Amino acid sequence: MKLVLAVVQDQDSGGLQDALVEGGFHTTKLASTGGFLRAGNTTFMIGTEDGKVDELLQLIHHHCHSRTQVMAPMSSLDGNTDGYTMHPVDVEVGGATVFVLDVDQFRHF
Ligand code: 2BA
Repeated sequence: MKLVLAVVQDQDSGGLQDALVEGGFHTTKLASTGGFLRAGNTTFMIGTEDGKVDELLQLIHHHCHSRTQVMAPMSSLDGNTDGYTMHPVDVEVGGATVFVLDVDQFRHF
């Protein structure tokens, strides 16, 4: 069995969730925050049989799109701007960041 963790953009999460349910995947959706942009994103936790991982990856790939987001400049109250970005920067985000982990045990009580 595998555990697939998929970090996706919030805009893609509804469509992906529908497709996962339709595809018979059991899933848990977590609200998460990207460390770099500090913006909300969605992490799906999906436990599945080894033989269904390729189908699952295709579903994720199909429903998650790459977008450009603007990273706002950071301000500093004390005027020290060392290491701070002073201009908006375009950052390309996604489609999806996916981890596939081996599951040692799965119990459902
Ligand atoms: P964030 O950490 O907010 O990153 C958003 C986007 O910013 C990334 O898109 C990437 O294009 C860029 N980025 C991230 N860290 C960077 C850095 N140190 N320098 C320059 N650019 C950087 P994605 O790669 O598509 O990642 C989207 C989201 O997926 C991330 O949001 C984070 O929540 C998650 N993620 C990506 N890689 C991860 C990893 N290795 N471990 C855990 N989560 C990860």
